[in-house]
Amino acid sequence: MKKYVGTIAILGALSLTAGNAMAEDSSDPIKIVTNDWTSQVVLSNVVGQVLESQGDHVEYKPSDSQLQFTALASGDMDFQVEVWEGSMAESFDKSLKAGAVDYGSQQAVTREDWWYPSYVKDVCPGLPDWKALDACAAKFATPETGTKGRFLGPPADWGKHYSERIQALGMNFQEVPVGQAATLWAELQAAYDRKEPIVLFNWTPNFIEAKFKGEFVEFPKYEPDCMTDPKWGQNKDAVYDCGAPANGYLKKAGSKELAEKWPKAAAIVKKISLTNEQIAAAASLVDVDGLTPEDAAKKWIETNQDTVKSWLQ
Ligand code: TMO
Repeated sequence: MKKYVGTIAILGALSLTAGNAMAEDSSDPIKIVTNDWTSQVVLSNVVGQVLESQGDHVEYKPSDSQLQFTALASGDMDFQVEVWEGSMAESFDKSLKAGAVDYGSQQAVTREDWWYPSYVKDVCPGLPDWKALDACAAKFATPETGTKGRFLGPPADWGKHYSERIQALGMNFQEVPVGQAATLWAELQAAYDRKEPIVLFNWTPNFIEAKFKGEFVEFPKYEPDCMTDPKWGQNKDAVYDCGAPANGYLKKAGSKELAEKWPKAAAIVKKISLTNEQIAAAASLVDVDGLTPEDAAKKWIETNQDTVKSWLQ
């Protein structure tokens, strides 16, 4: 009897030392975070469908772009495919100290900031400089913003601190945040059709660059100290007196449990490294072509077979 127990113990030890390459994924569902912008939802479905093809079970869990990090740190959710430096670095960094895991950078270079269609340059000389925009604020005034220019801002949970930026830079603008991304694009389209001045939140990679010509406003160049040190920058008493990173990272984040319970899935998530074009295409399939996120994911997988294969090697 003792001998028998000993044999089991040795077998157990062997399979442990054989390591993750041998370990099977748990049959519990992997909880994939979904957010409220298109490419993220499509690419979550892409990874989810790929994992299902490998025998994993997945569940999609909507979360907002800041609270998701608390959920990843506590293991309530398991991974998120689009961690954008410009809107999430603060929450992401905190979550790493609380137990979330950095699953690495992707090839994509990202930017999220104030943006205008090209024709706005004709009415505001000196763009893309933010001071030129500010001098032109009256052109963006709406009944809602009175004499101030309207900046159509992102949903409140996107972590952008734009009201603080306006204040810190003493701009003659007022932020009017939207409830959802679709409102940004509806307002952009309406202004674009009539060639009316508009300045709004936008980001790249996105489907927008395939449909509208325009560019980002150039604010004082981002440095991390701008976010934490009031003395940094032109306003010595305020943080956020700078733009967002112009060449931001795009990372992936995971729970500690992901590698422990689903080592094969974790290895796949680690390998994901998408380009700007691949991310913009994911958004276009829904926002331009009108597919559902599920169907867009199927189509994306079909057209990116080599990329998907590289995750499975
Ligand atoms: C996080 N986002 C891409 C919407 O700016």
